[in-house]
Amino acid sequence: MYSVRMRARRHARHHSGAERLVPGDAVDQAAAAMVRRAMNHSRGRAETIELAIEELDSKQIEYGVLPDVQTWQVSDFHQGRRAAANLLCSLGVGPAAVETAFADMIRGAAPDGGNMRGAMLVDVHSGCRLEPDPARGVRVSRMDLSTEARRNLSRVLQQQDLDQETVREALVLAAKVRMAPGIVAELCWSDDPDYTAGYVASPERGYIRFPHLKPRGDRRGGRAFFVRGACVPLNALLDYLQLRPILFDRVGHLHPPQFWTESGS
Ligand code: PML
Repeated sequence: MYSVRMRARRHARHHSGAERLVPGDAVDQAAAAMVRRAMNHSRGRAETIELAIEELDSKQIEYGVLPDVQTWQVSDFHQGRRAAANLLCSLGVGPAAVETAFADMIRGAAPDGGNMRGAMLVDVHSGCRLEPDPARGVRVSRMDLSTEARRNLSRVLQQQDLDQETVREALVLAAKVRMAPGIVAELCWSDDPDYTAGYVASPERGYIRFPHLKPRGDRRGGRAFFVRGACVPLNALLDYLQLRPILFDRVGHLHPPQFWTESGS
């Protein structure tokens, strides 16, 4: 198996990225698809594209199952944020950590107020940011779906009209994050101004989507990983997220959507 990774930049900022784990005879096709994606993106053409192709020892590859998925319907992003914050608290994320994550993602989590290239790491108790480089953040890498899981996932997501690349890729990333040592939950919403949905993913509750976590037109978005900072050496967590290859060969269940109510669902 090979890891194929793409990172593109435009106007000196992150533009797009992609991750695949593919057999040797599919490397050229995967790489070409990534270049096409960077050149035909809704954010315009990439100015620089970096491709990294690396052979993996098949004994290193771990196999996993995607989380169950459910959409919690909310009326607008205000309600969506309240629902996501309540869910995070119920998962054991402390109020300071919830506050840090929302405040930083709303104002732009990088030091210059822009989006981070990767995720922030937030200590579940203190709310302190733990990532070594607050502009870059932590990029989750070396994960993909097996061919059969990709087919099954599309079939499952089609039932609720969710079979889109954005959803599939977010699910694979969230699936790897929730397997990482010390992770309690993840909060994410997109930086695409036309995509208002986001999610909270966790080992306990799976992947819970909210159709609105930000106002339409807002370019700010990103990811926060909530970590039991005192229990896990940071290097072990970073190694897992960035280097450990994981192939998801099984999909979870897609539950019927439910309406979130202020009294709690
Ligand atoms: C979804 O609709 O479930 C995906 C939401 C977050 C997408 C974040 C991203 O752009 O990667």
